[in-house]
Amino acid sequence: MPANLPAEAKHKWREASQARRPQEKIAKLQEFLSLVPKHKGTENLRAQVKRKIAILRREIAEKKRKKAGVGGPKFFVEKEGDTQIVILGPTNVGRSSLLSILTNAKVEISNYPYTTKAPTPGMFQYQDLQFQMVEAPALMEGSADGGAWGLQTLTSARNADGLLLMIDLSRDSVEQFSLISRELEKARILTRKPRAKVGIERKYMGAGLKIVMLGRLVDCTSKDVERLLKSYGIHDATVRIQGEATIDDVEDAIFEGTVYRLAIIVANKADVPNAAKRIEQLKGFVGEEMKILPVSCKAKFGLEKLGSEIFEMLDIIRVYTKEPNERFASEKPFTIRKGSSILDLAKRIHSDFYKQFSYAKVWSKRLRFSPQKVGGTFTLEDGDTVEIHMK
Ligand SMILES: Nc1nc2c(ncn2[C@@H]2O[C@H](COP(=O)(O)OP(=O)(O)OP(=O)(O)O)[C@@H](O)[C@H]2O)c(=O)[nH]1
Ligand SMILES: [Mg+2]
Repeated sequence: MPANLPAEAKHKWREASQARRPQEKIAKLQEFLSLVPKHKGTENLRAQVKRKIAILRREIAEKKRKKAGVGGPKFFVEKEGDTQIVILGPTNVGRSSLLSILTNAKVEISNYPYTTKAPTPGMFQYQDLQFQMVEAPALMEGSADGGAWGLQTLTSARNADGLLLMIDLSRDSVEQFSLISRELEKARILTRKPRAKVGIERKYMGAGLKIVMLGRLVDCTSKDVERLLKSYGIHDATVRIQGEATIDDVEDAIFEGTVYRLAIIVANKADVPNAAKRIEQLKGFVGEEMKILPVSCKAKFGLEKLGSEIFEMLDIIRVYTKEPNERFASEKPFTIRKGSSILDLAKRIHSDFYKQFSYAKVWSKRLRFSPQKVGGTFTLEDGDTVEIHMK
């Protein structure tokens, strides 16, 4: 259902997105909210804006606390390492236990519920990659409405690169997973591949609107998309349409409402009686859509697979770069989306680099001989070493 906002509301939205100071942004968002008609079609939007306001308020409070030198629970954890993975789940499933096994973070483990009260990070070394693991405070009924640590927990999930959805096999597995799914869905965090993806990248003034059609529009034309964007004051942007997108998906992208996060299920306490039965029940419920990894933090099994499972979930490869006049490749890999080409890598190294691209040399076990001279469209694989030559 479209939001169908009046022009003055759209105008206010534009002002809100241009506001720099958090206080001013909050004021504009509140004015915007008062101009949004209350009906089913605007329900999600209103919830999103309220969440935005709540987040801004927390950020202001956090800044004040920092200035005053008073500590307090962190709202979310700044990214470090190659990727950030948030451990999400109901209380007592063993999130702290997992964090303390994988990393050297100091956390309190206890059979009392709700022990962890703030997002807590630790670094997990997997081969030559660093996964920053963050234990989010427990998820519960109503987290998405901001109850208890709901806002902290779900903002952490929103900011992550991937999620470990953790449940406990000493209790009803389907019930716990349903709770996680429900709260994530309410917070507009999708864990299943969406039917469509719309990305809006703002450009400099005068660049104009460019629509890149990688999928198709099902209930509107490109002209409608342009009209909608312009009605929100977006005149300079590149819009990428993937999958089967509707005009609602485009509007949702304007409000940055829905995000898609990769996820796997970690089913902990596989050492308890009846664990096997509860894994089967969960498998029946989840189907093929998400990987389930049974582990036991207590008996220490299943955990050795976690690194490779996270790596696989992220759908990335590692590429090592080498300067033409150096003998050895970089020790630290670049992480890049699976299926990327040499040119994609060149763009990642430097936004203008690829323009002067001439050719590359690739070292790889899968090639019959190395190095091999290749062009920009050559598809990279995990472990490749690349030497780029410029014109
Ligand atoms: N049997 C069994 N118990 C476990 C396992 N892992 C953790 N526990 C126990 O489960 C309880 C909760 O563990 P925590 O790691 O504190 O759980 P949490 O998810 O961080 O809980 P909160 O932060 O309080 O929400 C503790 O008593 C742990 O000893 C496991 O693999 N098997
Ligand atoms: Mg904990």
